[in-house]
Amino acid sequence: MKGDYNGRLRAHLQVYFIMGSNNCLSADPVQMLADAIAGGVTLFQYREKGTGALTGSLRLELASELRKLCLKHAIPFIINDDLELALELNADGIHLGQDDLAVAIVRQRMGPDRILGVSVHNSEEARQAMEQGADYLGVGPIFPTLTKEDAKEATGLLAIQDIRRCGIKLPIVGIGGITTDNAAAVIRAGADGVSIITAISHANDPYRAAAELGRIVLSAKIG
Ligand code: TZP
Ligand code: ICP
Ligand code: MG
Repeated sequence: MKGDYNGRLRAHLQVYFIMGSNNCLSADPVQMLADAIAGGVTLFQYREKGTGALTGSLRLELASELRKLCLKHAIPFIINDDLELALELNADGIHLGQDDLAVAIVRQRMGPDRILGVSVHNSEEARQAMEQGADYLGVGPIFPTLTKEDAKEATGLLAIQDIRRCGIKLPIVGIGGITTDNAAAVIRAGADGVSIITAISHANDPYRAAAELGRIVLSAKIG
């Protein structure tokens, strides 16, 4: 049987906030996450990566503060890439890229109950990730993004549509360049939610940005 959050995974993916210390400009990451949760983000991924990323004990300290905040608000807490950190913090899940640890091995080490997400760029990678035990797919970059230093070329909405046309029914989040202006189109293309770094972490008001994204995702699902 899947863990606590897995049964409601699709709902938790609706407004999927990702950040690490270097995405927060001058704001305090703990306050940033508190504001984003108050605004309505439904899942959080700690992704401490790229220029200026924290390492060692600072990384562990921040990760555990953010983990506590997620527990307090019943928001699933996912770690990007780092299986050891995920196990140490008893994270709810882990997110892997195509060049990271093998999906099947991570599934074996973290057990059946934790959430396992995988980044994919096309339907072939999606099928493989599904066969190897992924619980959800992060598809993108859908639109151009400056956040990921080694991002591949933007796929457009076609990547999501293609994966759905192949009959893959796994939960999907779109990622890359998603804002309040294009989030509805991502949902209509077949995604269950939107994954966001900049449009929340660089917003003047992360609370409002999260709330607005939540409303947009919900109405795109209904409409
Ligand atoms: N993977 C594909 S695009 C991306 C990641 C981690 C970055 C998304 O960030 P933003 O700022 O929401 O475009
Ligand atoms: N998708 C998601 C959800 N997270 C990531 N870190 C990524 C793609 C690259
Ligand atoms: Mg990675």
